[in-house]
Amino acid sequence: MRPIELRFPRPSVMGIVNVTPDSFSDGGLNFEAETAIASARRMLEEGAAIVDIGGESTRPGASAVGLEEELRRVIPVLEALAGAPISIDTSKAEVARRALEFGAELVNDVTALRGDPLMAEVVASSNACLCLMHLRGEPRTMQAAPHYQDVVSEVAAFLEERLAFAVAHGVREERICLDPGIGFGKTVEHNLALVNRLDVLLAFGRPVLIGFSRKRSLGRLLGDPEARRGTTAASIGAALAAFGRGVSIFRVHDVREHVEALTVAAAIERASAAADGA
Ligand code: HH2
Repeated sequence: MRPIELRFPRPSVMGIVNVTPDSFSDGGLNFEAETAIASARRMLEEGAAIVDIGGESTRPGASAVGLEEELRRVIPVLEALAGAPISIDTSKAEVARRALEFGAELVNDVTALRGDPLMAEVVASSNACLCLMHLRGEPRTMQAAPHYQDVVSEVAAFLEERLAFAVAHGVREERICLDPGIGFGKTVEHNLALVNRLDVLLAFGRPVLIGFSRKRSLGRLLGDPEARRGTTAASIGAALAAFGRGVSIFRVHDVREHVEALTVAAAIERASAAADGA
């Protein structure tokens, strides 16, 4: 496996396939293996660099899923997609291990190696990439009055510590990307501050992945204080702002729309760089 920035040049799109009955944005849509497999294939055709398969919802208030049930959900999908570029969204080492056997290229662990003591070793003994995400609290309770003195420096300090932990446990630094964890124990204002100051995370020298797609903060920014999700257009707006601040990998539900928008934004950025260099 090449260093993560060569495998996922900026911008790269990661499609989301939640094989769950209760995900916040596509809840139930891809719960059947056949639909999940078809969705993943469609996303790859639409230009996704990788598809993130998950069997446990991490939405606020979601309840935990046991190992057997998570395996039952994701294994048929991973099996059918073996050979395709797949990421596994799990915090369980055994789920990651099985996914890696089917050729998964990336382990997306929203607990940043804190959820399962065996996860670091499973990732380190593979060639896979690893995404370390910031999460305050746990999914069931994380949105109950999240509070930070300074969200940007606290998230950065957390990710710096988890990066050091992963490297100390044998995961090659060149395979790791960082994620501020939009909506994971954060208010709308926290999420905006994190996108605005992505330079603080980029200072660690690792690519940044972001998942703002359809999150409730977007709906709230559009004026509905009770919104449970955001629109596609709002998701693209957030992705473009994040791209302009250096994000490499975009975890999204609407692959085609994001690929199109980011392709144009990247072309404009290249034209701008060429004009500056001329
Ligand atoms: N967001 C969700 C799940 N996994 N992984 C990373 N690295 N970053 C994220 O922002 C992120 C993530 C939640 O979104 P979704 O998968 O659409 O919903 P659910 O967790 O309810 O399945």
